[in-house]
Amino acid sequence: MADDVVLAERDGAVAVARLNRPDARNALSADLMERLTGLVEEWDADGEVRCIVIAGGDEYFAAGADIKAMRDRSFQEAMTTPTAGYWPRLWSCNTPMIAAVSGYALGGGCELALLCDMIVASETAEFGQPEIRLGIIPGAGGTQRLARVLGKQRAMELVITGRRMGAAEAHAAGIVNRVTGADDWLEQALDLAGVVARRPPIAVRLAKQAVKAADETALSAGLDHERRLYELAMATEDRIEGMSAFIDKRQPDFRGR
Ligand code: DAK
Repeated sequence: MADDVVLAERDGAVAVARLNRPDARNALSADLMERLTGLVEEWDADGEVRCIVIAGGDEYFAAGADIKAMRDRSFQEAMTTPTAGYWPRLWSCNTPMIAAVSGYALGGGCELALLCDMIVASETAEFGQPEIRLGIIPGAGGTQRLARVLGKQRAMELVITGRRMGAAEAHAAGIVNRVTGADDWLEQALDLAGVVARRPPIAVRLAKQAVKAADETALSAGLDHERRLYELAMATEDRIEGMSAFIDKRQPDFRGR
C-alpha cells in the first residue's frame, strides 16, 4: 500500500488527511481508502487529536470511487468487496471530522464529504452523485444522507439526473457549513477545526454522538439518548472547569477528563 496516496499532517490538536492521487482526480482506490481509514482510526485513538480535517487539492476533493478498478468487477465481487468495509469504519469515528472541499466532490467523493460532520467548501466546489451516468447508483450513503438533508424531491433530482451542485447551492441547501474564497478554503477549514479543538474533548465527542443519533432514531428515543449523553458530560472534570471558568471570568483549561 502506498502511504503517499493520503498525506498525513498535524497542526497542533488538528490532524489533516490530504487525498493525493492527482493523476486520478483523487479517485478513491482501495489503497487510498485503506490508508485514509487507517489514519482516521489512528487519530481517533490518539487523545491529543481533537479534530480531523479531510482535504483534497485545489481542483478536486475526490472524483469518486475508482471507475477503472470497478469496471471489471463482477456482481459476486461487488457483493464481497472488502472496500465496502471502510465506510462504516470512517462513520464510526468519534472525533469530529471536517471535509475541506475545493473543486469536484463527486460520487464517493461527495459521499465522503457528507459522511464528515461539517463541510467547508471553496466557491469552486462542485458536489454531485454522477453514478447514474455510469449505470449504477450511489453505494456509500449518498441517497440516504442527501435525502435527509435536502428532502426527498431535491435528493431525487441529483441522484437520478447526476446534476452537479455548486458551492452556493450546496450552502443554501444545508450541506455546506461555510463557503470560502478559492484561495482560503483549507485555512478556513483549519480555523473551524481549531475552534472545535479548543472545546472540551469529551463533551465534543458526546455532542457528536447525540447529533448523529438524531438521524438514526425516532424523536423520543433520540431525546432519551441525548439525556444519557448529557448526564455523562455532567460527570466530567472538564465541565466543572468550563463552568468555573465562566463564573471566574477566565479562559477554561480543558484536560479531556
Ligand atoms: N476513477 C478513476 N479514474 C478517474 C476518475 C475516477 N472516478 N475520475 C477521473 N479519473 C481519471 C481519468 O480517467 C483520467 O485518467 P487518464 O485518462 O489520465 O488515465 C484522469 O483522472 C483525469 O480525468 P479527466 O481528464 O476526466 O479530468 P477533468 O479535470 O477533465 O475532469 C472530472 C474531472 C472529475 C469532472 C472527471 O474526471 C469525472 O467526471 N470523473 C468521474 C466522476 C464520477 O463519475 N464519479 C463517480 C464514480 S462511481 C461503494 C462506495 C462508493 C461507491 C460505490 C460503492 N460501496 C461502499 C459499495 C462510489 C461510486 C462512485 O463514486
